[in-house]
Amino acid sequence: MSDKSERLAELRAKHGRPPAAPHEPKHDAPTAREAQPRFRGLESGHRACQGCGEALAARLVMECAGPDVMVANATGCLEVFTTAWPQSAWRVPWMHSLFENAPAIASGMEAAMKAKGKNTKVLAFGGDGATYDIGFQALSGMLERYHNILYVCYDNEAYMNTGIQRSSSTPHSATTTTSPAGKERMGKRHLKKDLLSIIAAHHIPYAAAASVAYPQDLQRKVRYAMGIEGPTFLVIHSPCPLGWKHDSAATIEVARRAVECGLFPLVELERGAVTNVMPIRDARPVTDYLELQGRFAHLFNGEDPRAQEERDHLQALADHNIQTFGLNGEGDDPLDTSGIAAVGRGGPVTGRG
Ligand SMILES: Cc1ncc(C[n+]2csc(CCOP(=O)(O)OP(=O)(O)O)c2C)c(N)n1
Ligand code: SF4
Repeated sequence: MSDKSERLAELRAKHGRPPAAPHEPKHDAPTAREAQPRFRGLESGHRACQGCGEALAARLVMECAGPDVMVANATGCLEVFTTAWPQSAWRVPWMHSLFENAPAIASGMEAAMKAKGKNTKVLAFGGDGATYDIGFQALSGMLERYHNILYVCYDNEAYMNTGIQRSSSTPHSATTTTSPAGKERMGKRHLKKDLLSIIAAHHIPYAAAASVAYPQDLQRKVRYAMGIEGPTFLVIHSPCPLGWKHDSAATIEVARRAVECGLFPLVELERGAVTNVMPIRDARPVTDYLELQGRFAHLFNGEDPRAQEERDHLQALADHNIQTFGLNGEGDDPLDTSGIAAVGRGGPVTGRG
């Protein structure tokens, strides 16, 4: 018997196998779960909302980062939905930190691994609240001290776990419970913080932006970062159906449109310089992205003269990104936003669907 079939026999002996349904073929093929070829550092048995972009992003990261990793996880949705005591969806050593100190905890873990002579790679995870705002000081220290850690920010653009409060990553005009749209203002007044530029100013070997709509690109970036000895940083655009108020089946579409309109550019920086971007073939208007989400519904109120102004402003921000990073792509590039790295429900997207 091969190692694999021995392992399967062992698993079946341990966990048993549900009786076959009448329509199922009677053979001894592995179950879908047993046949799963990839390492699953984060299991499916967690409590995220349906269509949660953050859960998908964390699974994609763990699939290609593990198994010899350990994780420090700041307080937030990811921590809460994966670890309802006494259960855990994690299959790697995992430590919950405070909201503000995941990078400091990760630094300690990395130092401990070094002292033990182990190569285990340390990952640190946080939402945008933990990363852009509350844990930023610890993050800056971790990067500057040059710890061998991959920090991943799951960017859902608000403090979701505590009820959708605005963060410095919330986009301009989005409505949240602490930046409500109404007579006084059209949602959040301030701009989304350009965190990647601040991270890049630490001159770390690698910093990049990824999106759950482009899983191949996302996983390539994780693998690249995992191979680097030193601090690396990845921010992943992760739609939150609850906070963004979109259909839970539309998560990938929403994420894809954010990239296609230029509001969330997928860029890579090495030692502070932009070294790669995902080109956009036929940029969409930002309204294609905004209209899918209830957090921007006030921007489509035809009776409010401010609505058009705000939409124009967001379009100008997207145009600025396209120009600054040279995102406009032409022709049949398999690596651009319409290419093979994009998936839709049911398979790769080969054209505008
Ligand atoms: C110092 C501190 N302030 C506030 C809180 C309450 N708190 C816990 S999770 C959370 C929001 C987390 O937001 P984010 O980091 O964006 O992650 P998300 O839940 O959106 O994934 C807040 C405000 C806390 N635990 N500690
Ligand atoms: S509130 Fe948003 S980020 Fe949190 S579990 Fe639900 S969908 Fe995911």
